[in-house]
Amino acid sequence: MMSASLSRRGFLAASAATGALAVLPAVARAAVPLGLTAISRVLDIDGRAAKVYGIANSTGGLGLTLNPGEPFRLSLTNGLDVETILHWHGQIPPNVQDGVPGLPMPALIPGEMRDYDFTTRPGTHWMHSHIPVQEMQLLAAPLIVRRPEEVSEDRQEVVMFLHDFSFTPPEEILAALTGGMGGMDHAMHGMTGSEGGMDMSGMGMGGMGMDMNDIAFDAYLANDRTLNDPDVVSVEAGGRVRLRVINAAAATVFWIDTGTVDARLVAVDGEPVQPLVGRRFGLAMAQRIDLLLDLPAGEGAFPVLALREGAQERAGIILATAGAAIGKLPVLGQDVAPAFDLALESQLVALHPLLVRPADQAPMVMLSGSMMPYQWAISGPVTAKSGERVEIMFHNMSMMGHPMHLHGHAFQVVNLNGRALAGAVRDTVYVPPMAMVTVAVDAGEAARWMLHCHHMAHLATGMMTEFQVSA
Ligand SMILES: [Cu+2]
Repeated sequence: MMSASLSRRGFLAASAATGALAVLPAVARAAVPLGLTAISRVLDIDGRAAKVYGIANSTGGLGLTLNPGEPFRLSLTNGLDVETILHWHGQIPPNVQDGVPGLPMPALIPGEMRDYDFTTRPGTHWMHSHIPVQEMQLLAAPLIVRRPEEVSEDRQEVVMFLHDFSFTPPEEILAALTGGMGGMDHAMHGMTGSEGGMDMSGMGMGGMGMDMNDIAFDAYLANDRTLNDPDVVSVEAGGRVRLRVINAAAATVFWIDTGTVDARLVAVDGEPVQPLVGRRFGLAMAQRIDLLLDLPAGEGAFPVLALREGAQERAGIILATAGAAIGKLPVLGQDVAPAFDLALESQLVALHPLLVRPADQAPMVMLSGSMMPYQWAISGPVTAKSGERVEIMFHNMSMMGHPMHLHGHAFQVVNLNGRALAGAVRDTVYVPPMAMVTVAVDAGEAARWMLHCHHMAHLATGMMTEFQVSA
């Protein structure tokens, strides 16, 4: 019944394997009241049934895509048998709708419905449970708000939603990490840092003793699938694609590799940046990138891979024209992917920077912790008056990198290891081991806003504080 109003590209997008993630035109959407439900579902992970969570919309798909100007006005239902609450990552709702348990609203009890209504921030964003063990079980989905120019541009929108997955219940993973040596090998690789001859070039430290990948997951997923059975997205020969990549993983940094096709990076965390051409872009947990791909003329299959940092595992999707031969790609790549660093961040320039003004205060936030014992910490809280310009310097005193996320605000990256820049505006910034990264932010609504590491095991073991804004 909707097909009459679907454009060809819209039809192609909607008929792809992840049609739920694709876009429906406004005329089709209007008939369906918006709703989201936290659900349980079963994935087939390389032939084995995996019970995970998900977020279904009112048309049965996953997540939400809104058209320009459309408000975030919907009812959220907790369809689980446990309490949950969702955070609208990248959106700046009134604090009461932000979705952190008890900050200020309690989680939804099973069966509870709650209404939301706020003005959206355009871009590639996502939603997820703010309870770490639930996020580790895939209680997460895309949340995309299109810009007018994205509606009118002749580009097929494709979403690549990344996650990591373990058959071991997350509570057991956390217990193994924090419970001393016993059973540790079940959940941990141990110190993988300086082994494997990795190239640690880039800014900052040389990577000596750096720790990566403290959880050994069983699978790495793109659009809920492993590379053994990847999402194959139909594209036209010579097609033009806007690829929205979301790293929803609990504890995995990825490199997005577009293979033989040049990509133009045009947005990070939903915010436009000066276009940057490349074929490999790092993406820490909770970060997003928009890539424009102009595919070569003629038939073909074009994999877009997500390479696990410091490891050989890969996930990916395949953009394929009709009738193209699709080869099998092994889950393990030949090479160990390098460690993520600040090389990409240092090249990003915001298209819409914050106003230049002096900082009212410049607090330092210390990030610390270790694998043994497994304990992570952050100094704080940071306090500010609404409207103040605050320059927060994240000083990482640990040997792991941390993607730092501030709720309720977008900040601009203004200094990397002592070098000033007019960097990207974003909501999650990666702070490598021993690095110093400064972000500028104008304090918003007077409220308590979460400030935390987006590594779920780090968040669960203490790497969270608050940005406390007073009137
Ligand atoms: Cu962390």
